[in-house]
Amino acid sequence: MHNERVSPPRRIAHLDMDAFFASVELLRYPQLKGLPVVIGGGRRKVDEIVRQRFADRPLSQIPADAFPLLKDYVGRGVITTATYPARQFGVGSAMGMMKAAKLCPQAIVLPVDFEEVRRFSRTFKAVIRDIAPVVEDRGIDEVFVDFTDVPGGQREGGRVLARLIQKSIFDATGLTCSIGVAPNKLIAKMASEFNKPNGISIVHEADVQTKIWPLAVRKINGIGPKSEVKLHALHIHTIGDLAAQSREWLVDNFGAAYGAWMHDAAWGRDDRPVVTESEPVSMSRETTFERDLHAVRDRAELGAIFTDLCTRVAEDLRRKGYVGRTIGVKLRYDDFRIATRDQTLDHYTDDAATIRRAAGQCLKRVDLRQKLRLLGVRVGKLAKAGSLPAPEAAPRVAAEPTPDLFHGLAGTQDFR
Ligand code: DCP
Ligand code: MG
Repeated sequence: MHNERVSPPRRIAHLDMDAFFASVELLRYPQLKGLPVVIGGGRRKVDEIVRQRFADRPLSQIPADAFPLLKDYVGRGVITTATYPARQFGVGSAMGMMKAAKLCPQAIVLPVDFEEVRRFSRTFKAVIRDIAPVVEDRGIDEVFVDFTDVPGGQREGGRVLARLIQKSIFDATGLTCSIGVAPNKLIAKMASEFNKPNGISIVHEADVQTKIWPLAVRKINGIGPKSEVKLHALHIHTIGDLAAQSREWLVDNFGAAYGAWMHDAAWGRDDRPVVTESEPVSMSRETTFERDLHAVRDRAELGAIFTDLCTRVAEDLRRKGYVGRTIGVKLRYDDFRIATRDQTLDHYTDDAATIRRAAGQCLKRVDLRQKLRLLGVRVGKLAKAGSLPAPEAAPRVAAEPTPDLFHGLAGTQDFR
C-alpha cells in the first residue's frame, strides 16, 4: 500500500502595515483619527510643547486644534508617511514638507517615534509567527508569509487565514494592515497594495492577465526608475506590454540575467522561497587594483592580494560563525569582461589556506593572458559553524605548499 500525496499549491502572502508611522502616532492621539496627519520634520520636540501645555490631562484629551499644522512649518524636512485622509490631497512619502503644505496646509504634523515604531514592528511580527510560522522579515512594516501548509491557508485562496491574521494584529495593537495572497512573492507584493488600507486581495495564477498585466512596469519589485525610463523609450509601459515581448528580445536589450528575469516576472513566474531567517548565501571579498595587473608580470603583487583576500574572507566567516563549501573566484579584465569560476569541496571550511588552495585551482581554469582590473574570492553554500554533524565539519588543512596559481604562465615559482 502506498500513499499518494499531492502537495497543495503554493500560497504566499505579503503583509504591509497601513500608513505605519502615522498609525502608531494615532494610537497615542486617537482624537486625530480621520484627520490629515503627516509624519516628518524634527524629533519629538514639536509635540512636547503641546504636551507641556496640556500636562494636566491624558494625551488622548489634548484638543486636535492644539497640534502644529503643516502650513506653519518652515524648513527642509521631508514627509516619511501620511495618513490616508492626507493622501487624498496628494501628500505622501518622500515629499518636501513645504511643498506638501501647499497641497494640504491644514494637515497636522507629528514627528516619528522610532522606538515606539520598532516596538510595534516586533509585536505585529510576533502575532503573525504565532499563527503562521514561516515568516520572512522584509523591513520595519512588511513581511512575506508562507500560507501553503498552514491551517486555513488554502481556504478561499488564503482569505480565511489572511482575515485571521489581520484581526489578530488589530486586537493586539490597534493597527491595520493589508495583505495580498498569491502563488508567489512577486505577485503577493503587488497584491497587498490592491485594497489598501485594511484590505485583503487574493490573486490566482489565472488572474495574472486581468489583474497584473494592466499595471505599470514599475509595480514589479525589481524594476526601478532607470529600467522604467528605458522601457518607456522602447514603448513598454504596462506589465502586459512587457509580457508581449519575446524573451530573446528582452535579453538582447537588458542582458541575459535581467532580460530573462523580466520576462518571467511579466508572466508572474517566481520560485523564490519564503526565507525565515536572513542567512547570508555567501561571503566574498574583492578588490579593484589601482592599475591593471598582469598574471605574469605582476605575479608577486597579485599573489599577495590574492592571499589577503582569502585571509579576509576566512576572517569574515569566523567572525560571523559560518563555514562554506563552494569556493569561487571572480576576475574583471581590463576590458571590463567578467570571469567567474568555482569549485565545491567535499567538506565545509573557514580556513584561509584551504580557501586559497581551492580558489587557486579555480584560477587555473580562467584565461590569464589579459590584464586584470579586479580580483575577488567568494565562499558560498554556507552553513552555521557548529550546526553540522561531525564528519561534515572542516578538517583544518595543515600548512601545505600552496600550488602555483597561474600555472603554465607563471612558470614553476609560486608568486608568494
Ligand atoms: N518610510 C520612510 N521614508 C519613506 C517611505 C517610508 O521613512 N520614503 C517609513 C514610514 C512608513 C514606513 O516606512 O510608515 C513603511 O513604509 P510604507 O511604504 O509601507 O508606507 P506606509 O506604511 O506609511 O503606508 P502604506 O499604507 O502605503 O503601506
Ligand atoms: Mg506600509
